[in-house]
Amino acid sequence: MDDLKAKYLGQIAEAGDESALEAIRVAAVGKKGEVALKMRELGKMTPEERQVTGPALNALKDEINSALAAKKSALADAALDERLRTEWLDVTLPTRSRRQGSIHPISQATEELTAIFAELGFSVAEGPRIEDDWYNFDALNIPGHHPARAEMDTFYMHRAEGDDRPPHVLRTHTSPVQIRSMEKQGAPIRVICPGGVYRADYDQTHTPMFHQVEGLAIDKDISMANLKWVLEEFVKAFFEVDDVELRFRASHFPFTEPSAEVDIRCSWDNGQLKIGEGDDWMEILGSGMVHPKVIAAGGIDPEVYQGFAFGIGIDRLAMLKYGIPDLRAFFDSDLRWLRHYGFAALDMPNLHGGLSR
Ligand code: 2U9
Repeated sequence: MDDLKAKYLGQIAEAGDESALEAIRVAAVGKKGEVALKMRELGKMTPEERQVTGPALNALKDEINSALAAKKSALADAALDERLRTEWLDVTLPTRSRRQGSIHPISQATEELTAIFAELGFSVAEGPRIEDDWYNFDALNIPGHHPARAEMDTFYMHRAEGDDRPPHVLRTHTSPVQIRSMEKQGAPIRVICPGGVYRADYDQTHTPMFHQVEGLAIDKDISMANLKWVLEEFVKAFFEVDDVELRFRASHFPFTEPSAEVDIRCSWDNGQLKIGEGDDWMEILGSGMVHPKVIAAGGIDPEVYQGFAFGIGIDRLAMLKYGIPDLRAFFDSDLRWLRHYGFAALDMPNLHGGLSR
């Protein structure tokens, strides 16, 4: 037994890789290995001999198995050390000049408008895309019977059989994020909520998923004048023009009162859009003073606080700014299109460095 032990522990110490180790295991403690053969001899021994030899053989088997396990782990450590020594990468090397990917124009527009609103004191809030119908509708002064619910082409999610609560919805606007922000933060508050929204509509100017940015400012002395200034500053910065003229047209939304749709002065010259000059007007967003019921739904006292809100379609903003003619191309994942309209990954927009240059 001492010879067996010396032989196999020696071989294990010498083994250079896992397959050598496995061959030793089979020869020593495998089903037909030397230790097993010795075990078979137990039958021929006297009970006294068996009492001594049996436990000794088991101890030998345990010792060889432990040595195998220890060597296996030492070999794995050595292999890892070798890989770490030979497989390395200089992460400080410059990136390859041939661009592999690009920033999608919707992401670029979102980054740009976030930088602009950040400068104006707005923080960014995000929320779930699968919403409770209370956050998506009721809190925004759109009760169950309101026609706006039907008009929004809502995607409803099924509840489990027997669950009678109202179904979840895919959010039809980012407004629920503002309700959640009011609940969490209280007043005063200044947030923008950019993100994807869903409506069951598909044609040349509508896709079932699109992107909005909505803004909310609530304080004790906020008026339409503040709204107008913020929107003017935004439009000038986003379209990178010195001056703009906005036109507020009375409108109606359940969540704002009064409400206004906002047009911007522009002209079309040979299919080329010019922002800020000309005889045309183009609608770019909706806005208004937040309805007192909506402020109350956010847990804020509408007797003390008031504020403005606005909503803008990011996809259309991106089309206008970068001259993209077809909305549906945004969602085709066509690499050639992305290479043409996409932006370099390292050009983070900020107001001082220029937005999209
Ligand atoms: C709260 C209170 C008020 C957000 C608003 C609009 C007007 C609007 C459209 C613009 C283009 C949607 O993407 S679009 O089709 N939005 O006209 N949105 S006021 O009002 C809010 C939001 C949240 C708590």
